[in-house]
Amino acid sequence: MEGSPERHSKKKVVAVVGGGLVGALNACFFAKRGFDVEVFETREDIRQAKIVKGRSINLALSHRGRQALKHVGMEEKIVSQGIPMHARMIHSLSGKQSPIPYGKKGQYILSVDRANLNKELLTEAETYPNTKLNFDHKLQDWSAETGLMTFVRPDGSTEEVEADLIVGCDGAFSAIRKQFLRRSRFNYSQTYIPHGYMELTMPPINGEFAMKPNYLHIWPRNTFMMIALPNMDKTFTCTLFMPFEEFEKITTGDEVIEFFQKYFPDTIPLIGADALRRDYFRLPAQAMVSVKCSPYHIGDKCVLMGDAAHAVVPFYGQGMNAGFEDCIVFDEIMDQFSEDFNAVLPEYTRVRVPDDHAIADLAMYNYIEMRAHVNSKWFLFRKHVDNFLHFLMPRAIIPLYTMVTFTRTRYHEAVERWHWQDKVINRGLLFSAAGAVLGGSYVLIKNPPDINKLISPAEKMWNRLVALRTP
Ligand code: FAD
Ligand code: EGU
Repeated sequence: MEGSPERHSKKKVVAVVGGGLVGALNACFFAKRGFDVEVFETREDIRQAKIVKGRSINLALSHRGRQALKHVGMEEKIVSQGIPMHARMIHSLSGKQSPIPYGKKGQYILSVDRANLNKELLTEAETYPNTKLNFDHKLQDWSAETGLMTFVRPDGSTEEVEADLIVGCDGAFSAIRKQFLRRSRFNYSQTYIPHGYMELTMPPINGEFAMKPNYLHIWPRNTFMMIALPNMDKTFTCTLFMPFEEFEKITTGDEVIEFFQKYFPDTIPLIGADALRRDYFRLPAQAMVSVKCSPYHIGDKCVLMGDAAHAVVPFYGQGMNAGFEDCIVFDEIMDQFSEDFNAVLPEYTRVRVPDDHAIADLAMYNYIEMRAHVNSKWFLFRKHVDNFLHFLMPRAIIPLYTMVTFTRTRYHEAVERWHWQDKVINRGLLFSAAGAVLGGSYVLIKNPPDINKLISPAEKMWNRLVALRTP
């Protein structure tokens, strides 16, 4: 029956609103099932656009995102156009670089170009004869009663469109979601964090990457943080995160250099002092918002996915990955309920909300944790402890980022496991501490030590502990 004319003519019309990363991927998922898919996107076709404006230039793609791409046959192509990052490279204030692998050999994340990924997904969606892409269509309003959508064209004219199912993939400031907000029993929360971000380009040196390419470079400085991901053109995109009030304090080129001299001195020669002075003032710092809501659907008519359903702060590198996983989860439920929207949509909300809320919370938690006390030493220390415990008990203790980044463990289950592991670790520590005290006392009573020999090592240890806490 699949693909036969009778079946095809009966197929329902799915309108995907938003042709960003999740919208374009979702179009492929629905087209693969044989629906008549129409994508509506505010912007012009980015494949023809001269300048592509938008958020962050590159993104970390990990297992969940890759699995979703695999479902529509796009994994290999996208992976081949990305740069593997096998480890983080931690830059200390003194310029020292320390790598910490993400996992075993062959476990890595990928740096992918957002615009390129978006273009590839749009082109893939277009290869299905049952898909139509409509650019320059901005959703203005829609009716939850009739399912009728109104789009505005660049010339100011409007167009009315009807569909059986509306899939809201229109990002963190979703216009589709506005109708949800008017309804009873819809939960919604949004939080802007005090930090903003700014992107700076680090050009190649003598035609080569200015730093080691196969790493996610991190400069952890408590409140200030910088992250750099490699691009295919041998540049790095450095993303500077800091509180808006700190951005505002810097008003002249000299102050920019002074600031970098103080916190990121090793990057000045690599970005270039002149470029730094210029790029810093090119665009204002961008805001970051966390959005949680529930339910994700209205009747059998409309469903939210991607940032429209859950914008997360970028401190776990999971926003796109979670949005891509939304598409798989919806697809799996479509199989279970034979594409009956009346059953599929509530089930999707039931299954997906706890997981999306969990990753939103984790990303926010990591943001708070990092700005509170993560300098380069602390970051290195924590990751080494995690890896060591995993090495000791590889099946019982799996680092949280491993579950999040390299498995499809449901996000809420990863959080539960993490709490459980924490309990086990703390008990373990308590028992070993108690054991050490008892055992130590016994040994000391049996062999009273020469007190003078003990003073200097204790002093050394104390100095080390103090050093660990200062940036
Ligand atoms: P968007 O990419 O925002 O796309 C929405 C689309 O809808 C756009 O094309 C827009 O033009 C269109 N649209 C909007 N309104 C309308 C309308 N009214 N009518 C029609 N069309 C409309 N995620 C990761 O997984 N890894 C990372 O490393 C990572 N790093 C990040 C770093 C930063 C600094 C930021 C800010 C985010 C990062 N993310 C990362 C998150 C990631 O960018 C988002 O989760 C992802 O872009 C969400 O995709 P989306 O398609 O849902 O939304
Ligand atoms: C932030 C901005 C390191 C791209 C979280 C790790 C990110 C990315 C980490 C951005 C960090 C932070 C993880 C990955 C990734 C780490 C992760 C964060 C990609 C816990 C372009 N984060 N990011 N955690 O473990 O799991 O390396 O803008 F600095 S990838 Cl904040 Cl794995």
